Amino acid sequence: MREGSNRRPLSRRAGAAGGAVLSALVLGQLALTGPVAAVPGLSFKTTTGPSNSSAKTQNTTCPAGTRVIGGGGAITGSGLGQVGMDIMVPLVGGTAYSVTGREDENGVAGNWAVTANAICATPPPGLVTVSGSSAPSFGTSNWFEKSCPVGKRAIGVGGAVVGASNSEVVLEDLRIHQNSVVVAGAEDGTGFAGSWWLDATAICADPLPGEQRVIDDSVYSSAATRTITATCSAGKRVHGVGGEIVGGEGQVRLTQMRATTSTTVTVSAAEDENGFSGNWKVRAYAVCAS
Ligand SMILES: [Ca+2]
Ligand SMILES: [Ca+2]
Ligand SMILES: [Ca+2]
Repeated sequence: MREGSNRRPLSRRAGAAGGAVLSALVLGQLALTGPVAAVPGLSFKTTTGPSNSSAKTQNTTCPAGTRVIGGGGAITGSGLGQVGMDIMVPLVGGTAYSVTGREDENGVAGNWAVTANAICATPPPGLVTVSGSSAPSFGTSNWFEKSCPVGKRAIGVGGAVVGASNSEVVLEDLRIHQNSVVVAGAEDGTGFAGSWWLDATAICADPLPGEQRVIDDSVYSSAATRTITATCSAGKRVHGVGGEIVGGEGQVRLTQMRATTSTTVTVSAAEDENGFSGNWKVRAYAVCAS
């Protein structure tokens, strides 16, 4: 274990408090009386960029008249666990979701591609996007929470590592809580000499019709790869996506965090090039609504 890996006590505490009993746990289901309108114009857009060995950004744009309410992405090809999705953000203006993939400090021999996923909808009532940044980090890990305006729910999340030019600081967590998002990052197994910080973006809206949050965890152990899928209840569809690596200590990278169908969110991760001896797991967050 690296020195300083205990520098995220709040994050760990949140993980312990929330994690022990999280198995297909359904949170925040609203008691609804009478019929409610579904979120109109919901669509799922996916684009995949070129396969090569260069750092690259892939943007997926929503149809005209709709806005990004959530998003995610995936890395495919060679070097899984060595390519970080360290910038996953809705673009300014709210019409596209952007994912940047970057290789670890000694690179990847093969080719890989970035997929960006956007969840789009006619702007739901109260839609607003808020962003903030952590202070520069002087430790090996850091996190930042951005809250929605009072009364609104967090439905989408973006996060970015700023200050590292390759994936030497790993974007580990893009959590969606009811009223806030939490973005966390950690330096890789060999550390990072420079100063870095985190940007966090919350896409917020008034409570969605039939809103439900489903959180599901993978097995907790040391394995080369892990994946977990959270599924919305019958009749509901995915409106927001979040994910996190629990216990990765900067030596596990997300390889997938996205809506894999209109009713499922899948989060996958892989250990880095020389593996990781500690136990870890992935957690998927699905914000579901009618
Ligand atoms: Ca490498
Ligand atoms: Ca390093
Ligand atoms: Ca390692």
